[in-house]
Amino acid sequence: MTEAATPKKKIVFSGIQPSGSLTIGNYLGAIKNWVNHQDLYNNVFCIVDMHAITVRQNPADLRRRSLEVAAIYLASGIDPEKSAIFIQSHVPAHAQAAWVLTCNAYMGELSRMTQYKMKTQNKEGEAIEAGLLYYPVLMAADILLYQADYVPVGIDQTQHVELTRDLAIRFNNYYSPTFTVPEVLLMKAGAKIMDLQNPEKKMSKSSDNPNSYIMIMDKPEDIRRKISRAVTDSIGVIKYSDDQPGIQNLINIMSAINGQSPEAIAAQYAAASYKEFKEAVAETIIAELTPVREKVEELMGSGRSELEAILKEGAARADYMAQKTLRKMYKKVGFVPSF
Ligand code: ATP
Ligand code: LTN
Repeated sequence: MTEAATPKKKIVFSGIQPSGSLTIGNYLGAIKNWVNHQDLYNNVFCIVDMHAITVRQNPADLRRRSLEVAAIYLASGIDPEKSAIFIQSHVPAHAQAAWVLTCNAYMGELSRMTQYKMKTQNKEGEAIEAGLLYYPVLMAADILLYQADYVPVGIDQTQHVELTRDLAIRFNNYYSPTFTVPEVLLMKAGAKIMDLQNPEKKMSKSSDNPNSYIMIMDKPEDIRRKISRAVTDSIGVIKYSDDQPGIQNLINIMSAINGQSPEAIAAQYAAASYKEFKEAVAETIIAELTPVREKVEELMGSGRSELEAILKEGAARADYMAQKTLRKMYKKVGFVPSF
């Protein structure tokens, strides 16, 4: 095929907040999925530090974690030759586009978002930061600026992508076609990893109980300890069933790592005790995460200048793409081009 006849690759955009140390939920629900599809698409992967400040952050921690998330992307197999990797606040178009979209978004649709409702519940009468409400508009700006076709995220983020579609369609209809209307790209087994202490809840890096999550940077002994303490049930038999959410979650973790179906894993361990099964799960996780952790340690230490160079180049590529869309947006809403 000649170059001209080669179909253009679709664009993928995704991001993770540096609001805590990344968990195996982020890794299996998001990053691993990105790596697996990297060759199929034109990729843009962002460290969304502007989203992270919707909740108060310690500045020194935020700086270190933003770099650590970038190192995790690279250590997990994101290839800077194939994917632009950058820090959101390095590309000013995100804040600029978010304002234009805010003026086209409705309070009602924003206040109906599940994540907003969860983060503000039990806060009646307290001061609620407006950033929590506008969070999905900034996310829409992230996605629409790159004319992304696909947004690979975990199931918890699908509602925000739906809102992004609504905003894109609204803008396209009111002005004229400006944005690609993006679609969610969901990964099945790893799509939702649950809290180890409360398997009814999503595993989250901002949980206050460290036993409830496995961090990508956890050492093998921490992984063994946390998995051995994971909440299960009193049924005592390993089955892949909604009646056993704790066991189901451990099966899902193993499945997302080794690619076996959950049913096949349940069958393989049908005669095992919970203790034996948990040991097997812990060793599977350790084998997967150890090389990633070691590479991150290197990039944060002696490889630091390499990391910074990759982020600089990523921001330049992202800025070029984003500016093109921002110029269109500004023109359509009637801003005078700068002199
Ligand atoms: P926080 O809990 O701090 O709000 P988070 O851990 O949910 O954040 P995000 O930065 O919001 O992490 O999410 C980054 C990506 O990781 C998203 O695509 C999200 O869907 C995915 N993700 C996060 N947690 C999980 C999980 N437990 N299972 C699967 N995917 C997850
Ligand atoms: N809200 C997302 C993080 C995020 C994102 C994005 C994901 C911000 N902007 C754009 C995909 C595309 C979350 O995972 N909490």
